[in-house]
Amino acid sequence: MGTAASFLFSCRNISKLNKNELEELESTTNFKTQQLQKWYKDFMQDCPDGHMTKEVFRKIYGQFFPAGNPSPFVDYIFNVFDSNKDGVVTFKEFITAIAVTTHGSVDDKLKWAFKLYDIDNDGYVSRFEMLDVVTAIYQLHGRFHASVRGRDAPDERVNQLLVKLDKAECSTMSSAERNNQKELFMRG
Ligand SMILES: [Ca+2]
Ligand SMILES: [Ca+2]
Repeated sequence: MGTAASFLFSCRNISKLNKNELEELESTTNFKTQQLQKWYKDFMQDCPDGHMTKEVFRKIYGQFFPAGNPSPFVDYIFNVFDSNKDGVVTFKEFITAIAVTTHGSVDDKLKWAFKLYDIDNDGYVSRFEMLDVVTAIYQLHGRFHASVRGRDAPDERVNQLLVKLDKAECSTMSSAERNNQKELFMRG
């Protein structure tokens, strides 16, 4: 009886979050209990030891983008999910990132996107970093070829993004505000 009870208890531990974990994640992620338990169950199925590795990320992205090469993009996105930079993504890190990208505020989403582009984590996004991430997105979709030229080339896309950023700021801000905001964005 004791053995059966402890067996059930250990099974419950690996397939469900406990009360304290649930309460903490409900308040930090705004996911409901059922949603969290579902995410947790799926996470533990892919990563029974509770640690998601870069290899698992590659596998998942490879399933979604079978025609592309997910490796460069996975390197960048894994870096954002792995917030304490210890080389693995725990469920807490995973669900926190999912919460920000699905229903976070615009501000939180921008900060998250900034971390994706700030590859060397120095607090700035350089044009080269932007180009590297855009190229990785092309590779993910299987659309990157050295022969791609003109408006569809990654460096041209980055130029268009920078122009759009300038225009969006021009329409809503004074020159001083614009410069200030631009500096903030580039610093994160
Ligand atoms: Ca980590
Ligand atoms: Ca940087």
